[in-house]
Amino acid sequence: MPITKMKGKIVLITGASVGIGAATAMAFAAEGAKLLLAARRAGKLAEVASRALEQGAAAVHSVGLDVRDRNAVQRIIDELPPEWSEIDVLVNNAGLSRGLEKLYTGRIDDWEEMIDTNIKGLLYVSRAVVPGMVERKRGHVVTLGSMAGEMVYPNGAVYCATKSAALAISDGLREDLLGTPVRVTSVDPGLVETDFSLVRFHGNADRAAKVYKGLEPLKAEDIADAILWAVTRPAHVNIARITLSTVHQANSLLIHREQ
Ligand code: 8X3
Repeated sequence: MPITKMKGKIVLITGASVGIGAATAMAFAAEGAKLLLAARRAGKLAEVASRALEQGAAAVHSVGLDVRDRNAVQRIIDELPPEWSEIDVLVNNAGLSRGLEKLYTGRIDDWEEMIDTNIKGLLYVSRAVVPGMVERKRGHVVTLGSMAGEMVYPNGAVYCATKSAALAISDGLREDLLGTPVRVTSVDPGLVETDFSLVRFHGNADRAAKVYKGLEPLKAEDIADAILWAVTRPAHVNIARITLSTVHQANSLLIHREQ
């Protein structure tokens, strides 16, 4: 049953072509929202866009956007068609992990990619979108943090650091928006079975499958559900953080696996 308050609202989702981003698009589509879908390869958004329309999205507009490209981010937001420019909800989902190894032997290229996407990209998009929300006196920023931002796990220092930074950015943005009606939520999942681990391991499917072996991980839809829930609370309610994990995971370090 749609929560009609999202009907016609403009929702910008970064990293919308797969995983949590695509699932979030479907959740908002089912509520009749207007979806502004962004991903590095705009071509990959076509399938998500057509599914979203089938699900009930009021309209879909797709843009090719690499959040690491500071000038492109600003230009794309500035040049949105007028009917797409008044963004109500920003879902800062674009992010990735690369590598799982000791800090002192880690690949610096992997670090750069994570820092540029998970921290700098998050900042660029937020910087481009939030002023309009303040001006219009409405808006909600949801940023994908991670359980990994709350507790570091071995071999994951840099990824965990980027998610810790994302959490700090959400907290800081919420402080800086005090006195405006714009809300800020950090959604911090544990293990979610998407192509997250495949990307982390540079396409090594065997290694990726082992991450979720012997447990029932969260699904992308579980995270989309949490995001939609936070956004659809009454306007005076700001859900600051949601930490969610499979029942088989207590924190970054404590995971139960069936033999
Ligand atoms: C995803 C959580 O534990 O797989 O950010 O790194 S974890």
